[in-house]
Amino acid sequence: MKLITAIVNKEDSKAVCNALVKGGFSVTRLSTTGGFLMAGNMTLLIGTEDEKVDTCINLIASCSKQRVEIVPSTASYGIGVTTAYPLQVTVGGATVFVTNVERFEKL
Ligand code: 2BA
Repeated sequence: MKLITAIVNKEDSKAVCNALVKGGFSVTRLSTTGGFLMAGNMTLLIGTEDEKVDTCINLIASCSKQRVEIVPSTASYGIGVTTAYPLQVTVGGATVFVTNVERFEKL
């Protein structure tokens, strides 16, 4: 068995969850925050059989779009002189980790 941890954009999370549930997967959604942009995203936990991992990842991929986010940044040009400028960052589709599950119990 595997545990799939998928970090998806908040705006895609509903579509991703719907597709996974429709596909017969059990999903837990956690509200999370990216450490770089400090913006909200959604982390999905999906426990599934080894042979279903690729199907799960394909479903996540089909509903996750890449986006360009604009974030404020600053540059320093000397003592006390700084300027703000917009920085473009490409985010997502989805960041996916697949880990082995040693033991799975429902009590
Ligand atoms: P954030 O940490 O807020 O990162 C948002 C986007 O900013 C990233 O998109 C990446 O394009 C950029 N970025 C992140 N760290 C950077 C850095 N040190 N320097 C320059 N640019 C940087 P994604 O790679 O698509 O990641 C989206 C979100 O997925 C991340 O949000 C984070 O919450 C999670 N994530 C990505 N890689 C991860 C990893 N190796 N471990 C844990 N979480 C990860």
